[in-house]
Amino acid sequence: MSTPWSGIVDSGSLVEPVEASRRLGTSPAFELFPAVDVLGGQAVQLVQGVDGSQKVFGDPLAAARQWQAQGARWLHLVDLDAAFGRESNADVIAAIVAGVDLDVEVTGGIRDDETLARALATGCRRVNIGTAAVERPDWCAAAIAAHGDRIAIALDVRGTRLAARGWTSEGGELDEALERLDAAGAARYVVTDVGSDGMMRGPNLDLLRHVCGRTNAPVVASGGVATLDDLRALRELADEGVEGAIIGTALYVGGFTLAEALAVVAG
Ligand code: AMZ
Repeated sequence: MSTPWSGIVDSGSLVEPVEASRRLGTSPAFELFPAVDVLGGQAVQLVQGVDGSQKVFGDPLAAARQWQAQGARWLHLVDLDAAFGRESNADVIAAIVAGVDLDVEVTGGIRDDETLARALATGCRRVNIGTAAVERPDWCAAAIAAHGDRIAIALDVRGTRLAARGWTSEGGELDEALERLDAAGAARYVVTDVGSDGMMRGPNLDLLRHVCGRTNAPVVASGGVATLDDLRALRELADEGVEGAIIGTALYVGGFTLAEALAVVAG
């Protein structure tokens, strides 16, 4: 079957290690995180996170393997049903982590000890916590203390405020949460501009600069990437603290291939 994301190309690693880049005085490495968002067992992409807006792209394990074949090092793997507070795709998520040879970032619905333990037990490299970071700050701080950089914080931003529970409820002011999470020792933030997500209109660079200006922790950018120029613009923010970018819809609708994207951020 031919899919928009089926172009197989050079799978060599194109991203140099941070240490090497420091030694050589070149720009820091910039990671790309192809996204696999799972809803009802299928790979989907939503528009601004709205339930029901999805385009469906079939078997999520096949999608993940395509990104691996195109040279990915990382996978951003979202359980959207769990994020919406419904029955989760836990088995599908575990099978994907087991079925690829990638560093996987698992997210969606990780809100208590049980869901955290289950996500970590998949063997993923790290998990992202969103809703619980705003609704259960003490639990989140304990998770950070226990698991260090296996925990990243998902900051899903609408205007100056955070969105929670599948972006259907309010999570308070971004700046206040950042201050609290920094104090708790959060290792990194994955910053999604909800209004840009799935829109293919470019990332919210001002938001990323704002967050980078308020924390020393690295930031992964999410939402809005549509073109290779968008990736060039994000890479320009590496010195300010943006260490990588999540790419979703653009990869699925054939805006560019992951291999092209990797070449752009490596150059
Ligand atoms: O698209 C959405 N409506 C959506 C989405 N992509 N809602 C949540 N999420 C993602 C966040 C984060 O990665 O970007 O789910 C994770 C947060 O889940 P939780 O259950 O911790 O809030």
